[in-house]
Order: sequence, then C-alpha cells, then structure tokens
Amino acid sequence: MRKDLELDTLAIHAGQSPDPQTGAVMPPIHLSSTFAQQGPGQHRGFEYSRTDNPTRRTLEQCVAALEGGQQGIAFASGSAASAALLGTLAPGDHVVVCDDVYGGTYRLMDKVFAPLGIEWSRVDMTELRTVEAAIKPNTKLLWVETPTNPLLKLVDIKTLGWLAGTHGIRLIVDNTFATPVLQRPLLLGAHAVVHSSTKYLNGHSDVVGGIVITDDEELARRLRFLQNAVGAVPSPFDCYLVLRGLKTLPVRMRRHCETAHALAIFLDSHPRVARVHYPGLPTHPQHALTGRQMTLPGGMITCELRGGLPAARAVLSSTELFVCAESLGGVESLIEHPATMTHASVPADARAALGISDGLIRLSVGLEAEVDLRHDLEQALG
Ligand code: P1T
Repeated sequence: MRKDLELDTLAIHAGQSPDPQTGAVMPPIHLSSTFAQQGPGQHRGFEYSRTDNPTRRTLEQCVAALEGGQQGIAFASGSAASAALLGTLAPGDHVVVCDDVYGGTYRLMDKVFAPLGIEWSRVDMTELRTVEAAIKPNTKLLWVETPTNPLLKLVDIKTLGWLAGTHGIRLIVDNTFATPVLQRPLLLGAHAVVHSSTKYLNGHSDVVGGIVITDDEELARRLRFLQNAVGAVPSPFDCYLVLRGLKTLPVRMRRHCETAHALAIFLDSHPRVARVHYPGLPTHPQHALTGRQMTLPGGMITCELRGGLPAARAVLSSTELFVCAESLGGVESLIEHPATMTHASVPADARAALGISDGLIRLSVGLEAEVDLRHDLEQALG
C-alpha cells in the first residue's frame, strides 16, 4: 500500500484487502490456534497463534502504518506492551521516566523491574535540562507520556528524540492519549511508540490490548521474541475488534477533541473549579508546544476542584452521563479520581509532589452531544 495515504484512508485500508479466497471485504477472524503444515517446518507463514496469527498480523500492520512505522508488535494489554519494552533491558540498565505517568506504568517500574535490577529516575520532562541531567552512563531509555496521565503535561518529542540520539539511547513514547491522529512520535524522532489499545485505538471500551510500533529492527526482533516467548498476546477476536475500532479513529478523535475543548472552556470559567489542565487552553504551560506537536489538543481534561476530596466525591457520585470508572478513550464519557483510582499505586508523597491532589478529577470526553455533557457537569458541580 502507498505510504503517502492520509490517516483517514490508512485507518480503513492499511494491512487489509478483500480475502483472496472468499472476497470478504472485512478481515476474517482467524480463531485457529494452530495451522496445518505440508510437512515438518513447511508452513504458509503461520504455525501457532502465540507466535503469529493472521488477524493479529493485520492489526499490527494497520497500527504500524498509522504511526508511520514499519513494525507493529501486539500484546494482551498496554501494560504487557510496556513490560515487553522494559524486558529488553538487562540488570544494571537505567531508564529516565517522565514524572507523570499512568499509575500502572509507575508500578511496573517500581515493583516489577526495579527489583530485577533495572534502575529508574523520574523527572519532569517538560525541561530539557532536567532530562539531560538525569542521563547516566548506563541509561538505555527515555520513557515519555505526552500528554501525561493524569496532568496532561506535554513533552517535546522532537527535542528528546535529538537528545536520545546524541546519547545513543532510545526514546520511547506512550502515545495512548494522543493517538497517531494527533501526533506521530516516530516521525518526530522517537525510536518506539507504545499504546494501550484498550483506549482510543479500540475506542469502544470492550477490549484490553496493547501494541508497540518501531522502525528499529533490533528492538523489533527482541520484542517479537518476547511476544512469543512470554506469550502475552491478544486474542484474534480482540484484534478484530481493535481493527474495527480503528476504522473510525480519525473521525472519533476529531469529535472527542472538539467537545473536550468546549468543555474545558466551560470548566475553566466555573466558580467551583480552581484549575483546568487542557493542552488547548492558552493557560496551559506548554500551550505553544500543543500547536507545534499535535494536530488537536486531545479528548482528556483534568481539573482541580475547590473543596478537595469531599468536592471530588460529590461530583463523581452526581454525574449521570459521565460514568465514574477508570480507563478512557471510549465513545462514552468517563470521570475518575486519580488519587484513589488510576494513580492509587503511586505513593502519596510522589502524588503530592506532582500535584495529583485529592481534589483532582479526570474526564474522558466521549462522543455524546456536547450540550448534554455540559449540562451533566453543570448539575454535578452545582
Ligand atoms: O490498561 P492497559 O491496557 O494495560 O494499559 C496501561 C496504560 C498504559 N499507558 C497509558 C498512558 C495508560 O493510560 C494505560 C492505562 N490507563 C488507564 C487504565 C487509565 O485509566 O488511565
């Protein structure tokens, strides 16, 4: 397939063409766990579904094309994809991680890989000097989320790609919040992109999945080895659902962003809201970077309520359309409380230092009518 196609076209066609046997226009779901061989070792590209599966391969090719990369390696969750990337390291290696990451990623570093001898430092990656100062002779990776979870800080991918290059290390970007529709980190100098496809890529809150995309042959070879050897692979049915979700990703993202932007402006002027974190607002500390790095500011809003925990509890139990639940990126709007939900695995002192206060709430703005979502927030805040 031509490389210069627009994202809207790639989302529907990349990796897919009518089934040669039946003409089926949509990719078949190959549930088979094993594949017939004409003789020992003589197969048609597939042997066993942990190793490779046609539906999974289609998904891998589609997401790789969307990210502008060569290789996609799919996993059973975003956490499994992150673990595979960290699994390419050896004891004594060091990772510089941005201070504001998903609580589960923090936990993976702190409770799974640190005990195995992987060192890590958490730094505010909005400042190049801090990142530079954190790089040590044994540093192998810079690990970035942008926008970050949950504070929606932006990190300059191009600058960090350059920095990683000058140190001969890899820049990994978790692109879950932005998706390739809003930013394509590989084209800005990242060495690999990781996604929780549970979120916007699938978009319908009915799959848990993850994927890594890279052009780095050596890294891809290690990841494919781990994909097969560890076996944290997505089911063919889940791969099909993500492929189906991807077809509307560009359309969904534009609508998520449009509604989130309008709601961020509404929340910013509400007397019960002390501060709104949204990359599209001129008050956002990296607002200028939003315009340079992202096509649109995203579908997530985080805000600080006046009144701390009681205020957060009251709002989260009063919304009717915004469902109180973890996760994000689905067609339905969700609301959550990072300190007790998604980021409860981050120690209280680290949360406090970052600004994940008890009054902080996070919204995943869905595809419902903006006016209905605004009324829902209005009544819950009231
Ligand atoms: O949930 P899982 O598919 O394993 O993905 C983990 C993950 C990785 N990276 C980012 C940026 C994420 O936000 C997540 C999961 N996040 C949530 C469940 C959440 O509500 O923030």
